[in-house]
Amino acid sequence: MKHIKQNDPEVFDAMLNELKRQEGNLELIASENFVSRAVLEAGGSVLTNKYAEGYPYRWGRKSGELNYKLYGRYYGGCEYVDETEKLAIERARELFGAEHANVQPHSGSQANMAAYFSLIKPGDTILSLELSHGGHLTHGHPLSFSGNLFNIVPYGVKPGAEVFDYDKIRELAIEHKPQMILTGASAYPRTIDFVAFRKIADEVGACFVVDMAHIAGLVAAGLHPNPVPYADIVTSTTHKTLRGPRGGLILCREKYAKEVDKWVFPGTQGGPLCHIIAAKAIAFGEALKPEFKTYQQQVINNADALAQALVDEGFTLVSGGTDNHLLLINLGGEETGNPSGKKMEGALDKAGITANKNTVPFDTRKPFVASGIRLGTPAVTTRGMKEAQMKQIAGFIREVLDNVDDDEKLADIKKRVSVFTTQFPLYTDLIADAE
Ligand code: DSN
Repeated sequence: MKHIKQNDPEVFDAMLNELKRQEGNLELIASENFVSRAVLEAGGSVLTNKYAEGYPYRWGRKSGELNYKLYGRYYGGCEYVDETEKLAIERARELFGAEHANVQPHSGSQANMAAYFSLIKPGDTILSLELSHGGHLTHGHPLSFSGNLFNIVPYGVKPGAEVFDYDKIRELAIEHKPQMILTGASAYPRTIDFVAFRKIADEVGACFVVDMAHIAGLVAAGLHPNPVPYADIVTSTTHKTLRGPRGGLILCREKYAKEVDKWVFPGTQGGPLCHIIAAKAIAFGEALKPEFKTYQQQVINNADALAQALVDEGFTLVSGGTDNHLLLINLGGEETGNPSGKKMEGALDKAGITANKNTVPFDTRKPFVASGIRLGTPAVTTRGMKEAQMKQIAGFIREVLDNVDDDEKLADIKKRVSVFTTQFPLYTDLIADAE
């Protein structure tokens, strides 16, 4: 970071502090991860300078198939970014067994917007998972484009078991006849049955979209069922379990490919982020290697170990545990005397443990306060932590709960967390270089 240090000390200071925070804290945000140095390099490369509106192929007029031999860009000089985009597309297709991949969405939200517009029109009905039961803003929240443009019918989890109620989802589909059924979640700790959703969609004549952002890495490793064979369109981000750069991805059947491409560019975006597309290509290449499966298996083993250890420490978990990379602590309502999710998040922060408050199903608190804490293991697993460390982390979290108002005690936990994380170095050479 020597150029930043020389040119802009204020930005440099903030960036160095963030680097140290990532190194010294325990990162338990379920949607975060630490990318490889190769992905990091591509993200900070000269490819950021290039405009490349269009695609590295054109749609054949007669065949209706994409053709890499035909030039599909609106600018000259794209021959090298064509190569990185082709690599990203072909690797994404191989990784997920998809007929078509669009690697240009800047984010998961933009991937979702392009996917919906490819299949339905404003005013149409979407049956989707409610935010407070684990869904996502872009699945129909009134403050998102999705809730503004479409008629949303929400489904949730069963009281008690806190898992999807497929019979109820079917009843809602029959009653409301949605044009689109959407699944995928940002806070659902259980395996999703894509076959059941496809059957319901077929029964009511709806199209079926899956947002697999959270579980994409598990899917790539074959450790969660793959939605690609069942959904018309699958969207994802690339930076969560998939451990790539911050960005979006769309996979679809050939018959929707042209429409999806049109809705990404020019429908919802301009020039693609060529540096990020190169970083996606590298991350997909990493995910195709056997060691990626070993990593994802450890992510799941760690989540299970953390869940077990938290239950042993007296915590209640939504649905009792986890099948994937995340879990949700339910701290209970005000009557329990436990802190809210917001208060617990703040106390964890003071102890050097980064997590986020989250609503739990049937929460009585508002989303900004919430009664839950969401935890995930992708980032700590990337650092090399295993089951034994998950037990220690559960112990730290229990100590934080017991000392939620005691800043001195929280500062003491932070010191111990910092010593704990030094056993799993992450970017120590980057810190040394920067200082
Ligand atoms: N912000 C993401 C998450 O934390 O799950 C969803 O977009």
